[in-house]
Amino acid sequence: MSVVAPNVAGPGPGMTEDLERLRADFPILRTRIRGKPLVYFDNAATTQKPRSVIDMERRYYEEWNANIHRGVHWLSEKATHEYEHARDTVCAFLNARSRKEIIYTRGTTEAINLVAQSFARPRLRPGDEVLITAMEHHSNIVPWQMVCQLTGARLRVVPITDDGELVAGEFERSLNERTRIAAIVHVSNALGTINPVRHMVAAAHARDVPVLLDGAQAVAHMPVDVQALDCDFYAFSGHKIFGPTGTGVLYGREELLENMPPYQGGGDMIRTVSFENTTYADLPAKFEAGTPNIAGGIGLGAAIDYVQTVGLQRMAAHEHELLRYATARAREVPGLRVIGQAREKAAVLSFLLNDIHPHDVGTILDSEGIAIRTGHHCAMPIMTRYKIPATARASFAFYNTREEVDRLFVALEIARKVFTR
Ligand code: 7TS
Repeated sequence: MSVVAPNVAGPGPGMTEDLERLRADFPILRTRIRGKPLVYFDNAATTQKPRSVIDMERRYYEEWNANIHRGVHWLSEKATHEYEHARDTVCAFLNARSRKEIIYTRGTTEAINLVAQSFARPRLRPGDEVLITAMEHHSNIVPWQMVCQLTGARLRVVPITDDGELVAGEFERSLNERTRIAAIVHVSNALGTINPVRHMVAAAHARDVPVLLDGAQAVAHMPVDVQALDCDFYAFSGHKIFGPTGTGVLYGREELLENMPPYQGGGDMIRTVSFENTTYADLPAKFEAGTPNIAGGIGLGAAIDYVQTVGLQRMAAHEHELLRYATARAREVPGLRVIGQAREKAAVLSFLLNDIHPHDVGTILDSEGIAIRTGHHCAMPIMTRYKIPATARASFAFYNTREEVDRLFVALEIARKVFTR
């Protein structure tokens, strides 16, 4: 596959010296908002895209556009080759055993719904339990509630502490003979908490409980190895790892996927169709009905190539330093309360400033060219847990700088003055 080489110096220990060059890979980072240079701190909602990803999508439409898995003509074969090559890239990235274990989806949400409907639903009986945590995104709550409603099973929720960590030992204590699956967020989008998922998978497996990990906020911030984690399912979204929207991946253990019925029916997922009897295609096609986001899938491959060229360890180290710096600065701001102070945290600073509504904080920051997210972050039960309506959230990516963090705190000082008269 022809890859447009990202403008980077390759993996190495530090990031700071390369930062300007890396930032130049992201055209949008040159944007001015209301006359001020953009500070993009909404990376947990979606990340920006490097030129190599944008170019790859453009190339598909300009040079290779055709439907995949069906044409004998050159374009279709080329598009199929690029799309399937991207699957190999994802497979290696997650260290899956086989490309059959990599199912393309529209994102994390669809991946979780697939497991809920196709794996859990046929197995759930009245009184069975689905175990989640109190820090899940709605997309790792609602699909389970839906299958619980259909089957008479119930949702069991592991509580969290004031710091935003799972209450010690509660996950293990909640596992019992009725637990059919545990679905756990790897990194919380609203709190930044990194959960001890390896340990949790081991505890669940000791009771024969399969585990799905929601990796939406993890894959762009730390190396993920599904074999080392030993999880049964792992879900992530392409757009949160510098790839296109409408793309995502479900990793599933092959023997589990083999025994699951298809999630959707249609073209591409069948072997033979007759009105009397239809047989299904092998993995991964069995779970990929219809024409997919072909450009997006190829673009996701380019995004992962990009991430690997920069180096996830380097990215993580840089983001950790930004978070440490921002957290230290936050402590100096009178009336600022950080929501989520877990010992293991990634890239997210959720906070409240005095009694100013987070939306007002967000509006002032926007007038300074700073993009953060305000609201419940699709994690309303977390807001209920802390008895707050919303938070302001700055979420970092490797291309953010210390100077940008400084600008955030200058703008927060403006907000404080405007609203405390
Ligand atoms: N799980 C987690 C932990 C998330 O943070 C998100 C999106 C999802 C699942 C759903 O991902 P999707 O790509 O299928 O939508 N989180 C956020 C956020 O924090 N702000 O906007 C979207």
